[in-house]
Amino acid sequence: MTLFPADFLWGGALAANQAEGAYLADGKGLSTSDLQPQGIFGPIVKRAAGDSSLKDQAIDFYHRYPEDIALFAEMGFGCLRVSIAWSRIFPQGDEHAPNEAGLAFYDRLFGEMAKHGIQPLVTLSHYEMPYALTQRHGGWGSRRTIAFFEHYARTVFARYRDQVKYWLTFNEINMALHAPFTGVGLPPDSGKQAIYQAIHHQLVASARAVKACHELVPDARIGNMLLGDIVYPLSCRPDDQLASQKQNRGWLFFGDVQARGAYPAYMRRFFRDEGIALDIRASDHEDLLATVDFISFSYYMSGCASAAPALAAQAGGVLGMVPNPHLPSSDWGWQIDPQGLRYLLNLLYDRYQKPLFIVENGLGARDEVTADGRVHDPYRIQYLNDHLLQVAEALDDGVPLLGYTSWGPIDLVSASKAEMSKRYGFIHVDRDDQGQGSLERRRKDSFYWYRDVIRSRGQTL
Ligand code: BGP
Repeated sequence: MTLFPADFLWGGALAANQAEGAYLADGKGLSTSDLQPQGIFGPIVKRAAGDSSLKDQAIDFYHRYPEDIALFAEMGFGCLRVSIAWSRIFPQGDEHAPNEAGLAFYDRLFGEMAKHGIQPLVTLSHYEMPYALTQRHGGWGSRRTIAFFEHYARTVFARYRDQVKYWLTFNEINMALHAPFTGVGLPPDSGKQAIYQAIHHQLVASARAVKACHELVPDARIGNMLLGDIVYPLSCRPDDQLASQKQNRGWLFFGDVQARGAYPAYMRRFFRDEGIALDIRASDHEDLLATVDFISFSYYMSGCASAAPALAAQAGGVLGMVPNPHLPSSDWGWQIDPQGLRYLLNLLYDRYQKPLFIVENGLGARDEVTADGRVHDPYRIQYLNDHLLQVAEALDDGVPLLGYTSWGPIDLVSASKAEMSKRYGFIHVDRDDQGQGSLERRRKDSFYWYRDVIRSRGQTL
């Protein structure tokens, strides 16, 4: 068994809008996430008196973070991925002066992590932006949003320069293709022309953040974050191979721009075939040259592509993939493929030759508190164990990997459906889909399993 590197960053990953709650506390403005109480594919609901969302309180991480961080420390975390809610810092998004109370919250949060020797890995924008930016400026559809984002990024780099050495720009930047309001603040029925133009603005903003980070915090490293969406050809027919290549390029293109500093050649044909003409300025080409220091990604499942119309018509799920007949699925229909993680790690390193960071991986499952007051979750242990064994294989393949942060080390509100019952945690939170429960934290069996994996540097896998 490969011994994981001594400096490997073991930990877990959260997002502000799924964990913090306190959605209007201390001057925070509404974020786009607050307008989607049914999740990232759900309708946009104008908040009126009486409307509520599970995310409003989420798991109350905003107030309970000291207890949660102590539990993470007990498992031996060296790293915790969190996001900053942009609308806590700039409630409307376009102000010049930041909201001091919002900044102070993250001072306290990073201070608490430091007490336990836990490195923060901070996402600048995880599935949210200030809602007012979408109303006043058209979200990422507007070029002006680049400057608002850069101002926000510079503000937090300067503020937390001593506490935070690992940064990520946009969570799952390729998700904009599936969830435009969440990704780029555009209405779900926006056409491809508008969506790709907004994505272009976001890619430029990501590069500007990279440049700003290098200027302001030279000893920090900043990465991108891709939804690792591996698509195999459904058969060995050459046209299925081409179909999967095309579908993979649909998301790898984001990484190509962020890691190589320019649009890849194949996008010219894609844009032409789709009738898309982007407004790309000369200064954008200059900006894009600021490439990320490392590649981070999420990985939950794989799927297939087929060129045969009848089979292609079976494509579905959140990512539009044809089901793989050789793989089992989670209760939410996500196909479980540990070897796909090894494949993806190798693919990304072959392509980019930059260090990688797995910043999300995990199993969403229904858990039960049994009569003994415990949560027995062997299915979660199995999933994570199988995936980490493949990570070890990839290390052996020579892939440089900075760390692994499992998704939702403590139960939180799911992104796709905004429910509590899809749980990922090593720590159970007493809250249900109706928002009932004491919010009490409870260690699951997987808590002790992960602690032992970290302690043994993977030897107990
Ligand atoms: C990723 C997101 C996370 C997260 C996770 C699991 O796409 O970055 O925010 O929630 O998926 O998805 P879900 O919560 O829908 O199960």
